[in-house]
Amino acid sequence: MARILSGIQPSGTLTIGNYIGALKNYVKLQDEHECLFFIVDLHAITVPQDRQKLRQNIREITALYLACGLDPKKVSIFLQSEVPAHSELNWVLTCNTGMGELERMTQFKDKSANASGKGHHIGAGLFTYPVLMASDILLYDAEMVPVGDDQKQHLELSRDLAERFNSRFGDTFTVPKPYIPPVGARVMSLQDPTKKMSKSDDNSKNYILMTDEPGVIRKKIKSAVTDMDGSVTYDRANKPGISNLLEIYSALTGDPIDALEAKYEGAGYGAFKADVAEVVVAELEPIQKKMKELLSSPLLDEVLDEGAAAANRLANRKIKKVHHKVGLGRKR
Ligand code: ATP
Ligand code: LTN
Repeated sequence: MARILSGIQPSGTLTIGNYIGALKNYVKLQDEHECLFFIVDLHAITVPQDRQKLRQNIREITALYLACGLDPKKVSIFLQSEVPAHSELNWVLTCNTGMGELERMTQFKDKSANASGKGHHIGAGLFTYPVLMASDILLYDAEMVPVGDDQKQHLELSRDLAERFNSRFGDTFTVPKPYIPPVGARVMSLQDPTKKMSKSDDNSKNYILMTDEPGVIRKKIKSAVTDMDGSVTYDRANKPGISNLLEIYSALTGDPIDALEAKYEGAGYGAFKADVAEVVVAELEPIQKKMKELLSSPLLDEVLDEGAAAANRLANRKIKKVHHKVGLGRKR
């Protein structure tokens, strides 16, 4: 039984990209492993957030975690800002991270270019974001971290920081491995299938939210950008739109992509898209129903309280050990 940990930013309502790339796998892993799943609100404020909206997103993601099938009796669900040791370890690791290592991070390059393109200021938190993520992971000695493809580079940095710390200060941290799903690790934007589907996208036609109504889902998939070729076949480079829809279909049903290609041979894009939409609607409708019930229930606070208590117990033990190794404080 390995220890698994992962988190999602409350920077908006989750998309089917977050669901397929991350959340769906959390649910699969909970039966076989010791799991900690959290909501990374400290990461969300690396770009400006409206405080009311942020609180609402935190509740919504907690409800979604439960509605998707995470069982609080098996896993700990908590809020990052309610475990102060994340910020404490963040500082120690920041002091052991090179500027060059952070300058290489593609997410920073993309997000800072996007912010400056809109005339927004770029906070230093956006730059040091991956160190906080490494702190989240190393604090709990997580062995496996289920994430989408876009987080590979951040996981690599977490591994480097763990190894560096262990060699400078003595064996302290487990070196984590990413767990990236074979299909659906990078769900693409519906209107521009060469870029990642993202919940902070300005154009709502680019993503499907977990809370989108069936009618909206059907419309968005119907108008997804495809190509002129007309055959439902997988080819990421030349047919990114159709390939993306095939991946969504396959990830949600478990049907292999080649079986889908055979099923839709000669069918045309209209019929295929209509079926993709029904697959998405069938997956999301029961989740949406449960989520609505949970949003008004006191269970959300109970789950987060219990999760924070369990996480704080583990994290406080670790941060004490780290401070001691580095020479902070007065204890010999
Ligand atoms: P933001 O747009 O605010 O940066 P995001 O939508 O990229 O957010 P995160 O909170 O950063 O989402 O990611 C949560 C998890 O979902 C991560 O494991 C990430 O890899 C995964 N994920 C995000 N988008 C996708 C996607 N399009 N396809 C597959 N996995 C994804
Ligand atoms: N950077 C991640 C979110 C995140 C995370 C983590 C994921 C923050 N801390 C720890 C796994 C483990 C992202 O998806 N953008």
